Amino acid sequence: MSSRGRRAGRDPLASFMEQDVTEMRGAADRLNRGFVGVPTFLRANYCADVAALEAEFAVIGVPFDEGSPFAPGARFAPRVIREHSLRFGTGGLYDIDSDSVLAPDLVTTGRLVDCGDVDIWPTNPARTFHNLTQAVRTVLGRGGKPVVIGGDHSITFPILQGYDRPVHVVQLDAHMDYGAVTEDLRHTNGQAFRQLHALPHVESLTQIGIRSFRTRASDVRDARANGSTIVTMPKLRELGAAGALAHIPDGACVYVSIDVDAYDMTLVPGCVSAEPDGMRFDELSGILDTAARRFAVVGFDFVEVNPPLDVGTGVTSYLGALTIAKFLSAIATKDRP
Ligand SMILES: [Mn+2]
Repeated sequence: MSSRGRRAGRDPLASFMEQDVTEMRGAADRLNRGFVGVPTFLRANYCADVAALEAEFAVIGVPFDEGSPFAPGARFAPRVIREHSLRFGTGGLYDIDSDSVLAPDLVTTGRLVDCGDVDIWPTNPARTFHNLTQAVRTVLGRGGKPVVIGGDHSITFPILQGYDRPVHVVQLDAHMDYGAVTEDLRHTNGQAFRQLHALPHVESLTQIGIRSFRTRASDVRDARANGSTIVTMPKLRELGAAGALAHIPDGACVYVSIDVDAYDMTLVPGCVSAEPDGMRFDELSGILDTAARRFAVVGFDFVEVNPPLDVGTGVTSYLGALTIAKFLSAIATKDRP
């Protein structure tokens, strides 16, 4: 990416003509209010060719909800979450408590780029998942960290298939998504974690925030028998974020999967599977901050926002954009304080 045309005092037209065509922020004197522009995540530069990726963090949208047996709509989340992300500036998140800006260089120096969406082949989830796995593999091959915006929670299995290094998986979710493959059903959002847990490079699975009374006892038994660490909401409140992650070694490679329904029902009107007694913002943030500080986070996803179900202000998408931006900032700060 180029910073040509950003120098003060240049003729605006000349500056515009010299701009890199992938530059999403435009001339330095633009206001770029949240409702203006073509939305990439946080207005990061668009990377049209993942194979040529040169950034640390690569946003990949997965507008896919064919894994939702109940209400569809999560396919619209990557675009709407990107729109809400524009409400944060490009200079990093300011944290009033520490009076500091989190990862101020994330967007402006090109550490983060937006690679757009995985191509979706409607009614052919195998083909879509293949595209997703390939995109993740390509990002990792370029030394980048995938930041995946779903879509429903079925996508985490094909994401993990794109990794070949050993990873510990941390799932924040009201539900275990540990359903058995039965009656030829395998691609729903309620099955991905049983499947990814069986991948040879997945070293451990930690499921935090589990509380739904729709949980099946057989899934709990199977997950525990397979070595999963299940941290229910009462357990999380007892242990805190540090305790919930204490069994994962310092510095371990960790992949984090965040289902928006880990948050309390009151926070997520635009989520089809919302449950009571979930996490507050500071509780979920605390887990992500702890993970970013203690581990080498090698990628993460944020899933299950359903914009057609959301209230008019789009608060669930806004919460999604904030969660992603804040976790990204924490990882980026750890990588380069
Ligand atoms: Mn889930």
